Amino acid sequence: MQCHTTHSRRAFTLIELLVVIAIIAILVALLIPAVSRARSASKRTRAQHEVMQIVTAFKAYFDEYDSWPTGLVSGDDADPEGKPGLEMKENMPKMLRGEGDPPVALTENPKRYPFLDVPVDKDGSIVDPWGHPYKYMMDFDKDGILELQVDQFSTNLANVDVVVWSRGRDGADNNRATFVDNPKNW
Ligand SMILES: [Ca+2]
Ligand SMILES: [Ca+2]
Repeated sequence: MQCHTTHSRRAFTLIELLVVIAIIAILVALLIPAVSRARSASKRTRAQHEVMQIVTAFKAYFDEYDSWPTGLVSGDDADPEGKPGLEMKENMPKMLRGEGDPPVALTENPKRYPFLDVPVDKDGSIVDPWGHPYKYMMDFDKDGILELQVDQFSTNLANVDVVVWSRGRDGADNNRATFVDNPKNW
């Protein structure tokens, strides 16, 4: 009799254990997408925040020096209104952070003001949470218009003096479809 009771109690415990395991498995399955969504949302928030910090830095620079910085870019990238935008790399991040050996800082930011406090990666670029440099463009000729041209589409942005964007989760901004998800300041 005693033996029978012990046996059924053991069997019941095993079923309970299986139920608990099943519940945990269901909870984990439900939680993983939620965690992934939260992580993705937090990356977007960070990117949007950094985009605005970079815009603020450019505007503060303009207020201080009464011109837009070039980042001393050269060659094909020399046009600061460069239609598909320029990347936040090489001299521009250093200059905005008030760093860099001469001539970088001395030429464009002689007062060495730290306009920007966003960290740079090991290559000296300022990258978004997905690992791609932020992009920017400014109204260098001061005509109040920025022409954003990305492959087949072109957009004229009026009354905007500086634009900054991240390529977003897909890491792309080469057409209208891949531009939609981009955190940006306009
Ligand atoms: Ca312009
Ligand atoms: Ca994109």
